[in-house]
Amino acid sequence: MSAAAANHSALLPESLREDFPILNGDVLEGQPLVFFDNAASTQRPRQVIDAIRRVYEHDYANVHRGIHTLSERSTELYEQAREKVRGLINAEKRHEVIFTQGTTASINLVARSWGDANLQPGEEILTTVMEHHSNLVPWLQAAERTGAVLRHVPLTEDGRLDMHQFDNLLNERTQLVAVASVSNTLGTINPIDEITAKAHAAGALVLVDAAQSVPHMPTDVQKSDADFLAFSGHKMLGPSGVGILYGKENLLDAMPPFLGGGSMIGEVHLDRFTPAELPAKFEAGTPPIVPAIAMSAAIDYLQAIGIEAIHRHEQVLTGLAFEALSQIDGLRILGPAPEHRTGLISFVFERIHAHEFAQVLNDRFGVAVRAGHHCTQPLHTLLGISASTRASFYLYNTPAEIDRLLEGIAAVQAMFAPKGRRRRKSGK
Ligand code: 7TS
Repeated sequence: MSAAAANHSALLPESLREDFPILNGDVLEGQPLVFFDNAASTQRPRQVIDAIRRVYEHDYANVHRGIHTLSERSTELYEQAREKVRGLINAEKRHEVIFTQGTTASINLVARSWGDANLQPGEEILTTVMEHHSNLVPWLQAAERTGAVLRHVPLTEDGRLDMHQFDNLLNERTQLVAVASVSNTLGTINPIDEITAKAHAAGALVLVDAAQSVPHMPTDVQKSDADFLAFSGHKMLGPSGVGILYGKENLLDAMPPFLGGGSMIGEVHLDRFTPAELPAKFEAGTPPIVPAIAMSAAIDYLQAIGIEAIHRHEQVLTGLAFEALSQIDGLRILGPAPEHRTGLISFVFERIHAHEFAQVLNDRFGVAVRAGHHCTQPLHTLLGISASTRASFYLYNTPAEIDRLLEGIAAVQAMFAPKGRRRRKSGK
């Protein structure tokens, strides 16, 4: 048995696709939908859609306010969702889990609250050249406000973090290392445990942008010793509008509130207020009640399958796609070998713009991929390109869908090949 065939035993059953109405619906007339844009946002199973309907039909009211039955019910479900998230990432305490709008909101919360209270002129924030704009722009803004300086860890030739340079850049001025656990463009899995150990030894905190890892591989904040961790519900089968900021209790306790308003207060007088205890201190206003409860249903769904099993499934798909794509002349894969990445592959084609590419894949083959800079413009600039095409996988994708992508790529190649060379490999 070949290695690829042996690996197939790690694939999840295709029957789980039946849980996802949109995959079996009529999005595209006459052809099945191949959804390979999961790094941007995933689809939802019926279990999550049902959970949303159930809350609105039976349990909905504002939380932490009324003493009436519905408010008690929705509050209980909302707090159960917090406990579910705590378990997912193995946080020590439930109140270390803050509900936000998403990864972007979570990182901005830390940059505003912790950043403004702690960063001094000349102190350093160490981030990397592969970050999503969500883990760059808030730090650029914090640097503008505080006079702190941003430094960036460069890449190795194959698109991994250059840990030798990380060691060189980390110094006694570094206050925070802000790093993605998985790059949304390269797919690279970064060595978070090593980064936290080294950062802590140098006296710096670590914020992990885990938007692309929590949905795809097991997360344990106590083991990794991350100080802050941010991720989004909509990238893990949950609704949009909800995300998580995990923070260590002592850090969150010491941070000033970010947004002010209802729920985040202890006492309010006309001339002063006191903040509430955690987690309410960071949840001003009406929180994302239904999205949080539905996110809990998404976590149930993922845990019933097993996050490790999902990771293995994606490893098989990525291996298959990587092997096939590497054999296509004129196609350049961004990022490292499959063993260093999760389930996504970005690539560029000489002569064909990513947008044209994605358009044909969608219109003629029903394959939804993302084209553009994927909110990693500095990384694209560094790689000498303005855009790339990205196929990103999740638990419901299949090897047959990868074949469909390859079929589409071959057709696009033939379509855009110079006259007289159609249907032949493009050559160098
Ligand atoms: N960080 C990473 C690594 C991401 O991939 C994303 C979203 C974010 C932060 C922001 O998450 P949000 O939920 O607050 O929007 N990434 C993508 C993407 O790759 N394509 O569309 C969104």
